[in-house]
Amino acid sequence: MAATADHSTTGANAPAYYVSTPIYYVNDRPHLGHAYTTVAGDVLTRWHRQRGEKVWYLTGTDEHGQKIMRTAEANGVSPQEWCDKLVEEAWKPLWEHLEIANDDFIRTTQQRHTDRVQEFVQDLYDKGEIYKGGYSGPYCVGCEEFKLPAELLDGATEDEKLCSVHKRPVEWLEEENYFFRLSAYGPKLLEFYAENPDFIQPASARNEVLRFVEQDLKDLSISRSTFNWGVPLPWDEKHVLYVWVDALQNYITAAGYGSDPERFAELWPASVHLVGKDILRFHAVIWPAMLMAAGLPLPKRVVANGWLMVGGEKMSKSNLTGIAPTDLTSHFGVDAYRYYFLRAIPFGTDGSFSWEDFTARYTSELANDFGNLASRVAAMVGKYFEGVLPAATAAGEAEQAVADGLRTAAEVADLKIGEELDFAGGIAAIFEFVKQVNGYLTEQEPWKVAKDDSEEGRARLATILYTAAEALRGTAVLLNPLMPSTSEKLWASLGAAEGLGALSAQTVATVADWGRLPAGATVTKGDILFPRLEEKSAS
Ligand code: ME8
Repeated sequence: MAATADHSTTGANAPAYYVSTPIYYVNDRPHLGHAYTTVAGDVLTRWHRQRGEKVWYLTGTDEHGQKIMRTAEANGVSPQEWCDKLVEEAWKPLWEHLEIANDDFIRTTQQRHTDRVQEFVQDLYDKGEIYKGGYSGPYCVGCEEFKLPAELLDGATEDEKLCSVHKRPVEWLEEENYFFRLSAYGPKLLEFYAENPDFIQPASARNEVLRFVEQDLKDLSISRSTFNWGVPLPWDEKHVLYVWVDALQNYITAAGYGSDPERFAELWPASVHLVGKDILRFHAVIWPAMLMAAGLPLPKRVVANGWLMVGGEKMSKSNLTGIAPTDLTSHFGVDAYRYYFLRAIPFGTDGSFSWEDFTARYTSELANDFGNLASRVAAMVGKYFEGVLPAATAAGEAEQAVADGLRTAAEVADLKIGEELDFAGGIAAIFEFVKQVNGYLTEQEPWKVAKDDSEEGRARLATILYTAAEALRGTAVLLNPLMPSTSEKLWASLGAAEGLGALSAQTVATVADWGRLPAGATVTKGDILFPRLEEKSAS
């Protein structure tokens, strides 16, 4: 099992396992793509909590900049009103609905953020890291980013150029503004990447960043004076800070930078910044350079996930291809939703959502392999032992193989989910184990053994059912970070709380200690974990 010592809950100032999502633009409602990153972070942090570590999970919203300002104008409200409405009506409720257990929710319009941001940039200005200059270039409001010629596509006319991400025309911006001396940080960044080979993941993302930084970095324009929806520069209030410079700092302002030194020491540097691959450069180049300039430690890892695609393009709000997560959860349920995207799309690669694929996996993996196993075992303990879990008095090689299978599943899942962020691989290992338990029951045929009334026959039947129930005890713990409600139902059905306490109190380290579920537990059939989809849509 992977080492957990440096995040243990003992010691007041022990470092926490701190994971962040990007803070999302509130120009529109969330879609499957945003939920993908946020669910991944939730599973990762729940996994670490289940290791007994001190954990901090941060998400939030990015509320400044032209994109938000224009959306608010188009809707006839102030930008702040627009943000308040979207945050309260769309973003926060979705995270609650998807059972996201974030520890904090930062909004970049909050005073706790804007005050610290001003202090941070003032400090860089005082250190000579920021200077005044002029800039002109093509700008994509969708990305809130100046574009390089290589990042543009030809538009409808000779003069029109399109952003390659949004496929919409870029605008020509010409301004006098302030610059951050990013160009000075190229060699230091390359040195840092070389010394910290795991800083950027996956390898394809790391290579992309290396290639980018190996070319000459340009200084970064960090202020705007043609609109005012942003954090004013403290030394020149005619300018607001470029939205990305303000946004990146959420990771430290929420963690207590400049306001709570003790908490900041515990939380910073972050363990993992989760980002979509489209915003990798901001996190792996600009953010580290800004932190270097401020003299702060750099995050430990930046992990980029791939895109959910629609018709071969990135699913996006701007392109109106966003599917609302609730369109799927209303049919498949929240836990199946959390399961499907992390199971079906290897983290780091692009993938498409398909209703057919979701349906197929729901039916075969969740309802048949897993749900049926749980209900069959509970039903047999009910039928043959009046719902009281018997002891395993006649265990042999077959039972040992199941116990070994649980140990392997726990070890592989701990490494893959907890360390490598290979969610698909970790979930596959757990479901391999579920298959193994199904195979064990098929081979042992408890329904036939039940016909043998001899003492030996009863002991054999008791052993088989105990083994299956104990396997489910382990499965409930391993699946708890991914499917919390389902795991709770299973925990209740096994009567596990009586002897073992709450599911939330179980740890990854003890999951494979075979025999934890005490004989005598009250096993009940409970709700079907994954009802048939036809019944569900008909109801
Ligand atoms: O970029 N597939 O916010 P944003 C997978 N505010 N993930 C997707 C996705 C898709 N089709 N679409 C979006 C911003 N995402 C900035 C971030 S951070 C300091 C500032 C996810 O609302 C993915 O994680 O455009 C991506 O990085 C994030 O949503 C961007 O959301």
